[in-house]
Amino acid sequence: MRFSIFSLLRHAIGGTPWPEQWRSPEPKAAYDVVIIGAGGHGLATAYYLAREHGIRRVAVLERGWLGGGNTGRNTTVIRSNYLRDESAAIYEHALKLWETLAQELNYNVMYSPRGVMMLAHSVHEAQVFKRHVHANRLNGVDNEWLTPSEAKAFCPPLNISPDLRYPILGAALQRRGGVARHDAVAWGYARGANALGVDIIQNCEVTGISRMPSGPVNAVETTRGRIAARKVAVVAAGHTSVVLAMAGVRMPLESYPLQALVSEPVKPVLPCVVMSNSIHAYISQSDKGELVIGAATDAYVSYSQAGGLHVAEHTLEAICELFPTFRRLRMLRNWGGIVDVTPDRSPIIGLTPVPGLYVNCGWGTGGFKATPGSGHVFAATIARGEPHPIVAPFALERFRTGALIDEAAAAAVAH
Ligand code: FAD
Ligand code: PYC
Repeated sequence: MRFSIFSLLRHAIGGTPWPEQWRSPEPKAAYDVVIIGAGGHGLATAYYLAREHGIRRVAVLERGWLGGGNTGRNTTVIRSNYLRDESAAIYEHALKLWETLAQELNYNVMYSPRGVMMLAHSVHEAQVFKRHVHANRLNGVDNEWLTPSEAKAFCPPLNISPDLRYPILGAALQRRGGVARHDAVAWGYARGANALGVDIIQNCEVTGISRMPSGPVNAVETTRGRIAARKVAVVAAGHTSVVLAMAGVRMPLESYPLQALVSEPVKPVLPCVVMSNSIHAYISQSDKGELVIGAATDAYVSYSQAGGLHVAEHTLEAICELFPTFRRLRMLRNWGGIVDVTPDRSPIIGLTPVPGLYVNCGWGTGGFKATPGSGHVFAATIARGEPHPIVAPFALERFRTGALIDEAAAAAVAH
């Protein structure tokens, strides 16, 4: 077929259909961005894409109900007292956003900076925590060292008897740390994103990721049909490897059950969050009055949303030793979530080897606190097509270059 400049113009103005060989083999993109996973991170990403980057043709696809994954199952500890500069930067970015999130979303996320206290039970642990305190301060992150009696003054029910099997030698306290209402975070971001034009599609499981012959993504296959997209962002904690395998990308992740449990509700008794790495337990009190207790991960990989009861039992023994007065409480319910864990226990955020495909995963046992910051910088990364400076160190590429972050010891308990 031969064309003159006039016939080209005629096609462009619209009178005549484009010749077959000029048509794009790809379907017309229905969405600029499709986000897989309506947890806090996926919803926050959608919100900031629309709010800060004007990208509103966004769909968030969720196989269950929004916030029904780890976001609605976690123990809501928020803190930014991480050792490494890279980690301090992203978690502190998140903590600053937490401080004004309720106003930003006009939704009460019940962020309560009541202080997070991490107990040291050995000389070595005390030295490690003091190192954290100094490193945090150098990064502009608040953290302070408390003696056992100062820890007790901050948290009166704490048992600081030297006769404990694991005596308390001191504690690191981040006063700006605290808790928030997990569901409210998902709902607040969902409502905010939806008001800006984002579609949130529940009961819509992604079963495939489709790519153009030249490589880039162009659609996802779902239980509700094919949905075309220019960019696809995977934020499917616990199942990231499964979803990315649909695009031929292999991820350095393992999935583990992590569980938590709550007691019957009681009047306010515990004023802060207390965590102990050594004895695998952490505890806070929800606004409903329940004591919220978290355990360690199970010792083996699994997709079961329930942890082993022996793990919970071990945790309860530890809690009762730290807080003897809680021994008489009854437990109300327990549940589990599936967390995905990287070899260096730091998240993976950014581009993938597939053009147009982005990933945000590997938060393991500690991603709730990162939700606002993660969504904020991930949205910028997707919008610009290049890593936001805060996420650059968390690229998938680090497993090839060996530039690992190694933040394992920052986990709440020895996860
Ligand atoms: P999720 O909320 O899990 O969202 C991912 C979504 O993807 C899910 O809703 C899932 O259904 C969906 N999905 C998966 N596959 C598909 C598919 N094929 N198609 C469509 N949708 C799909 N972190 C803290 O900072 N502090 C804590 O105190 C804390 N405690 C925790 C306690 C427990 C018991 C657990 C389980 C986790 C805890 N965490 C904590 C970790 C934290 O919950 C997670 O890191 C964080 O919530 C991850 O958020 P997300 O939005 O990435 O994932
Ligand atoms: O990372 O702070 C944390 C945490 C608490 C419970 C689970 N993870």
